[in-house]
Amino acid sequence: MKIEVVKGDITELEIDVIVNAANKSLMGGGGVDGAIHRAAGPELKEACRKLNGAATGEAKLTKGFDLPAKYVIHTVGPVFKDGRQGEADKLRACYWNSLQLAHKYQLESIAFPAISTGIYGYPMEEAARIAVKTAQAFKENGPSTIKTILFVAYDHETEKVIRRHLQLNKN
Ligand code: AR6
Repeated sequence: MKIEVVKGDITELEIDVIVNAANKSLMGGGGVDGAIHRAAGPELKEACRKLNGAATGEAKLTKGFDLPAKYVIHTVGPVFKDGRQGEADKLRACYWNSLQLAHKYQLESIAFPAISTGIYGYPMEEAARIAVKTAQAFKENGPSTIKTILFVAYDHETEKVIRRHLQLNKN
């Protein structure tokens, strides 16, 4: 299993599944959520309506519709308050549950945005540490259909932070 970082727009990736940093309603919003809904077209909203929302840390799957990605996994990141409200466990759950769901659907490639680090205010450094650690724990957890885990950084600074954590944790 490869774990890599790329800089770019997650809505443009030709990949089995992209992960959406959604809110509990799963009905769209700003940031990467808004970009994914715009690129996927109105059918995505219809599919999301049937999911009846999600709890923080949960992950639910839809088709990708007009996106180049085949599927979208919608997960709800924690809103960062002070780090003492279980934010880390919830962020870990987003990555872990998304990876489990991709495996359940026998998908081979998955791309994540930096969940919670935009509108939800999670400090990038700590969010990158959790993202990388969770992906590596999943890799070590046993065989999976997943061959590639991609972290998609929207800007150069995010890319640098994730790359550093990937190198720190190399075994
Ligand atoms: N491709 C990749 N990454 C992106 C893109 C893109 N096209 N657009 C933004 N990012 P955010 P959150 C990065 O705010 O913090 C929505 O309203 C962005 O730079 O999208 O989890 C939802 O409905 C940042 O690093 O998500 C929720 O209400 C990262 O994606 C709320 O925002 C996440 O930023 C969720 O907030």
